[in-house]
Amino acid sequence: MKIKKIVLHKVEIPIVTSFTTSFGTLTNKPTVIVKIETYDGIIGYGEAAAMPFPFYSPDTIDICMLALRDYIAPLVLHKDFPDVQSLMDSLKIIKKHTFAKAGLETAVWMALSIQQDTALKVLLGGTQNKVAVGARIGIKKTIEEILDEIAVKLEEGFQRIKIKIKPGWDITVVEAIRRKFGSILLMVDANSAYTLEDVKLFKALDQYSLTMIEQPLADDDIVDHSVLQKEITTPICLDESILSADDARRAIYLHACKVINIKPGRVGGLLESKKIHDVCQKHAVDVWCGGMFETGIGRAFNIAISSLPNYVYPGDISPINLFYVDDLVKDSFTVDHYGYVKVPEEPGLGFDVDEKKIERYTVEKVTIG
Ligand code: OSB
Ligand code: MG
Repeated sequence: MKIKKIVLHKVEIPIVTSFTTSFGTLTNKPTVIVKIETYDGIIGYGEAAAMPFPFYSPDTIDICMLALRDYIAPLVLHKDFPDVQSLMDSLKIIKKHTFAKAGLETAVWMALSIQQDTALKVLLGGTQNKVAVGARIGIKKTIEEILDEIAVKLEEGFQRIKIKIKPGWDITVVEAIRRKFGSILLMVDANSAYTLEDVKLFKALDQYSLTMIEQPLADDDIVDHSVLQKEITTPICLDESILSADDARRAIYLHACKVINIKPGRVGGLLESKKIHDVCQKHAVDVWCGGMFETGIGRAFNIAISSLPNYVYPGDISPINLFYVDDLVKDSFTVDHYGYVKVPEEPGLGFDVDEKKIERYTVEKVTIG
């Protein structure tokens, strides 16, 4: 694979509703679409779906644009790489910047899939034909509001409910959900809003049989997570803390979690996702696919990687037309009434990229090479 040209699109599609987590409210969600052209004329699209602000991770959309333009593109353009591993090895000198790296890496996977005329699922070692999908629900103004939204999501077939929590919006909400909906698959995501001082609260949450608690403590603190996991029975799932397979290995070694949420963007791409999947599988730690409100382009990679055998919990891969007013692929996927999405069997994304839409929503464009 030899890349001739890289085009970066900072894209802004208006969103349907805002989304509130413990770190703030998202009122617009730009993304970066990376288009590559290889010397043999193949086009690949990837996505760097960071947040617009550094409240989830240090990466932001503008930082991704800069990292891709000034550091990542110059290291890969016009060089021949025999495989994705060697291409990613050439980027090792750049510390972290995982979202930006994933933007390029996913574009390379798409091009490779077309070049080899083989579905992404097959290239990645996927075994499942369909993957389970969960619904994620932000923090609301009232408990009634969240109960109403959950009722709709369950009716639509979503296989589990994930709610966002923060101090003051946690145990009473969980209590109300359990009372109304009984033993549904229910989990909570704190996005690092708590500390070890809150052990009592987490012990109290144990009685609600949550499927897991996602990222209760600081993003850079697997030690405290390991202390907390010893105190509670609810499985801890790490999101923000895990940026690589090495991070996963260390977290497992310290018993800091029982589940890992793998987001291809957060960990630098699909190859690293696969490595995390493999480490977890070896140690009987279950994984599932998280999301960053990717457009249909990024979601296609998330679906492909979710077909690997150790992705056992429903993923945050709900159709993105529930979030954006428009999409960058034509005829994106749907979730069936049982809460499954089909894994594409065709080479490439499995969905047609709508280049006109990319141009229409582009607010900044950079061509390199
Ligand atoms: O913590 O999982 C998270 C979105 C932005 C930042 C962090 C998170 C999320 C989500 C989105 O939960 C899930 C999705 O893409 O549907
Ligand atoms: Mg999370």
